[in-house]
Amino acid sequence: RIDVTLPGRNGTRGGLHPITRTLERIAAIFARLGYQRVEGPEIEDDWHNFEALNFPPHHPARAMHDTFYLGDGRLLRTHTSPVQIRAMAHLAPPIRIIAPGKVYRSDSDQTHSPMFHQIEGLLVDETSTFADLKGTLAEFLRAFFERDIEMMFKPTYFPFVEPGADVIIRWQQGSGSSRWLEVLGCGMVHPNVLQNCGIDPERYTGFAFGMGVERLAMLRYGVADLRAFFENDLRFLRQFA
Ligand code: TYR
Repeated sequence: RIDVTLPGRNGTRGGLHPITRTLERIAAIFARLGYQRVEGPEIEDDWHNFEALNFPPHHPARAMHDTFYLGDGRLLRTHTSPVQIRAMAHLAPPIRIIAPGKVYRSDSDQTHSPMFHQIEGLLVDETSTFADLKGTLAEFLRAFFERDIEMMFKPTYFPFVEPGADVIIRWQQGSGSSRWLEVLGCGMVHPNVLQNCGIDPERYTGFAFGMGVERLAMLRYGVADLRAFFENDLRFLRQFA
């Protein structure tokens, strides 16, 4: 006999991975700021990953990327910046996009994984300035960490922006001391990059930024070893459910 009044057996419930949760959280903040979400391929070509981004052939900046080459001119994208090129080639200004996704570099230790996630942002219009970039990133950091964040721009070089900067934030250590940490790269889109995408650099300006999702997840959740995100130990993952 079947007792139809017995309660059913509950299935076990899954939960979203902490990297997925962090990525969605970042995307939601930029959605509120009016950014459209787009995606690009993980298998790229030299033009989109490097050349159109103003990395000339044999430029030393290429060596910093530890690229996985696939042969016949194809490679695994080393950053989400090639999606900037694809967006600019397909959309007319004003453009305001974010592009989340997986990226690949031949690098592995406590803070590097051969596959990790980035979120790229790009805005192109007739009036944008470095001050708009700063306002946007300050608002993002405040929303992401849910408190006021002390930030600074540290000048740095990326071929596809001029000027270029790393954003560093003051991070409180457990001991009460603090240190400055790099959390993302950004800058004003280089005129050569606009030109490569058929956008007139005399008429339009833009800013771009790129951030590592694992990096931000480690800070937000206090995770010291990046590899914990990829070991699939349920005791670790369940803490985020
Ligand atoms: N693509 C850079 C990297 O992977 C990050 C970046 C993105 C820097 C956009 C500047 C920028 O405008 O390190």
